[in-house]
Amino acid sequence: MTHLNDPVPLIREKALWMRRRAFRMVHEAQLGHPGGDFSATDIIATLYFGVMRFDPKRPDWADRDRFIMSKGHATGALYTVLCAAGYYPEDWLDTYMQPKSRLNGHPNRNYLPGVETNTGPLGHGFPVAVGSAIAGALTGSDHRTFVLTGDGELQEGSNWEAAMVAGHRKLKRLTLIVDRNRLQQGAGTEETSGLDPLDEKFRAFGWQVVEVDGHDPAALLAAFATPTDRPLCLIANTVKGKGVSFMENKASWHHGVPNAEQFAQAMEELV
Ligand SMILES: Cc1ncc(C[n+]2csc(CCOP(=O)(O)OP(=O)(O)O)c2C)c(N)n1
Ligand SMILES: [Mg+2]
Repeated sequence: MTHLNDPVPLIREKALWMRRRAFRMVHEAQLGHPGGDFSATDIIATLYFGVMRFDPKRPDWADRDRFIMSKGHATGALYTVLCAAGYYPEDWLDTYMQPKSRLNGHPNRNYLPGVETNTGPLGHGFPVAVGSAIAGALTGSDHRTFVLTGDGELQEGSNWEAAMVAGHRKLKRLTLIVDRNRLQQGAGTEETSGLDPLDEKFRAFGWQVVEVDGHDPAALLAAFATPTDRPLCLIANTVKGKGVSFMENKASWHHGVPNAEQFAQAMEELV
């Protein structure tokens, strides 16, 4: 896929469409995780419309860049970006969460083109991404692997095994993005099992670390282009529920769903 010289306007346009479409899906299904969808939207839109090399007609192309959605509950963000990127038609989104839909509450690679690996149980996508990066290094492919974790998700121990292996092997084509919205399910990360200083933890594991505004596509593009001889960790500072005033920074919107009035207000704000 080719990009315009300045992809930022396109990224913003796609991110806006993703938020509106995802919230409609959540409203119609009365299920979902819209808070975490909206903290991740700008990061994912930047990846697909400004960074990654892929071809939706060839989801198994060996040299594609890989994106692994480790925080698999944020399907509103993942399913809308894959649709916008051309992996399937928009009417598939209308089936979100319905019985026998390809669009389950958690992504399933057996049903949906573009999904690299099944996720949902937290702590599994990052280790798979490390495996993908090792495979790339062994086969001499120049593909990059990107993996997005939640910050609460980092409380799972499997992530730290993955971080240790990636640092040891100097997997320079692996990029981890931490969606640092400081909220998990029902509470703040720091009052639950604190992560700070997160940058120092990753540096100690042999990673290059960059902090970035996770809602600024230009800053994200620069961060993704950071030269490195080791795995790259972007700590993306984000706002859970970003873009809708009554959702921002509210733990209750982790898996809150809108009533008709809230949906209408969100559509007025997301313009
Ligand atoms: C192993 C596991 N434990 C619990 C859950 C239930 N769960 C889903 S999302 C979530 C909170 C995740 O918080 P975070 O990683 O910060 O995600 P975000 O804030 O980006 O939504 C929990 C506990 C799960 N999916 N997997
Ligand atoms: Mg979080």
